[in-house]
Amino acid sequence: IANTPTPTSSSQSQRLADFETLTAALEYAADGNAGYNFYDAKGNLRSVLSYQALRQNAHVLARRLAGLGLVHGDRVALIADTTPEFVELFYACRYAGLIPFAMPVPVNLGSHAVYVQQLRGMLDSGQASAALANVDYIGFLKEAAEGSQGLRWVGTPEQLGELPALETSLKANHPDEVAYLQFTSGSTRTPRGVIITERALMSNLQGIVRNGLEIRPGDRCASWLPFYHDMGLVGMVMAPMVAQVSVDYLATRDFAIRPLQWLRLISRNRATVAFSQPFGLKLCTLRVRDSDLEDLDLSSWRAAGVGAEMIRPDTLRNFAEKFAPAGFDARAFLPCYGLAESTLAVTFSQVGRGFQSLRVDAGTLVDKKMAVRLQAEGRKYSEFVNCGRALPGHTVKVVDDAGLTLSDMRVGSVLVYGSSIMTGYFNNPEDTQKTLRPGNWLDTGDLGFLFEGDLYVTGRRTDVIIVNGRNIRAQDIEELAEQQPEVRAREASAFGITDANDVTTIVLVIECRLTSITDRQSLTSRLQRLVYMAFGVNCLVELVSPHTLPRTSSGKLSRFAARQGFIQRTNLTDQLSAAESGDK
Ligand code: 1ZZ
Repeated sequence: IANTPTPTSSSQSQRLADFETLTAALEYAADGNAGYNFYDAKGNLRSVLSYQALRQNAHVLARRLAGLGLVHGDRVALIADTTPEFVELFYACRYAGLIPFAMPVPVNLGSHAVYVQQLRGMLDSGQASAALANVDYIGFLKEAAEGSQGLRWVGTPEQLGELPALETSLKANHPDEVAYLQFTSGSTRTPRGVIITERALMSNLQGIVRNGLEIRPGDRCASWLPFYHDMGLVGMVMAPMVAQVSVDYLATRDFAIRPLQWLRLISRNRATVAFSQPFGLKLCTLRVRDSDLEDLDLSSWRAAGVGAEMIRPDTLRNFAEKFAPAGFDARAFLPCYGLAESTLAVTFSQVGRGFQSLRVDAGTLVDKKMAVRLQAEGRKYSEFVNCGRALPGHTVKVVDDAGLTLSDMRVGSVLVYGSSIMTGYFNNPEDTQKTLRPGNWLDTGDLGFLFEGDLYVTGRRTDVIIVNGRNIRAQDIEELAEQQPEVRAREASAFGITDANDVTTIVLVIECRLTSITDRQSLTSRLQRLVYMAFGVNCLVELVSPHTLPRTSSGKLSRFAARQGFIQRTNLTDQLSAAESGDK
């Protein structure tokens, strides 16, 4: 166990991401004394990786990777646990001119086969030439790698460490090179690797540290965000480094078990910047005991970033209320919006202002796709959080189905243009073409409106259900159901329902011909078990008679209409919170 984390104030003068490449940024940071610190579930400091040590180790590892016979631009898959080894390998790939991509750790150890399949999908889609995982996960990785064509080497960091380091000189990267691939979260089938160049990456990082966070001397980050998600990797691994800021890490699973540990890290090390998805804040509000507040001092926390899923104003209000006695200042809330296809961040609200929200008439929103500010009390309303404006070099617009730009307060598809947009999806021209519209406008798949230059996200056009911060594709759940002998193709429809307490439940409606109660029960419970195993979430299964599910003219199921039908059948209409109308 180490005993001193890297200091908050680095010994060098601060440069805010004005580097051409990631490794150039690390070369600079390594001359100071800031770095990454890893804590265990009990809050003990397990290891310290100063940027100086990181540079050193990454150089050596890069020469070992070069010894594997990989060529410039080859992909290297890394299972991204919250460890120093992962970070060293990630940067080592860049020094060696290789393209790393992070793969998730298993969320639910019960679903061995599903996890292996997920890894295999990424290895194939990213056409990895090498893959690494630590001893805990190497078994899964080896299994996933079986039969893979292009993989030349699979092993642990220790095994790589035993290989000779070649005496090659490490060449500087070019800004137009691909820096990494980011797999978009959630889906088990057809994972898509977003291609991000060094130029796009550095542009986004600069926007984040200069404009989004207004990073200054004395800043320090604390994070539990997974390293395989863009917010964890770009936001909490790369962004601090390019600004020579120290970070304290807690593994995601340790946060999930005891969210208090994250707050303790903030309190103990006087962190100023810490991000979370709304669900993480909810977890803190729910699980931290009032008696634990006494020992917490959250007054140093000046940027409490929140994003990555719909932000409900009440989530923020409840968190602020709960943690005010521990010195939490609600002005620290910093809502922001982004996606992997734009490296990470697109919009940021203003530092130090807290969150703003708008209450709009719920009826007009749905019927007329228009946000009309609530005039009188008593009417049903939806409240949306202001996610702020686009970073410099970026433009956000909202368009209708015909692609025409809509005026303020009109709800439509959110499109983004700018310097941090992806090059495309790796080896997937069809999806790239669908997502990057003419003129290089990125179609985010999100719905929202603009008001006075600020973005308000109201929902998603694509059918992704977000449960506890995880994106789950409706299609994947339906496919699982259709693999059952009793269920035919296009006879299953999945969607999410969010209740007044902001809890999202996945509903799976099945057209079913079975008549015996035992058979029906067996199907229902099997489906629930399978969904739980595959996605780690509970789901509600409803069996309906054939031809109940609404279809479009081309015979495709409409999840939206299926959801409406379910709401009517179950009389949920009145119970659902007005705020829910933002969801699909
Ligand atoms: P992903 C130093 N979504 O989630 C740290 N924001 O990417 C800086 N929905 O591709 C961090 N309201 O997985 C800056 N506000 O999913 C972080 O998620 C800025 O549906 C936030 O299409 C970055 C989040 C990155 C992320 C993208 C999808 C979006 C959208 C949803 C993201 C949201 C939001 C509602 C928001």
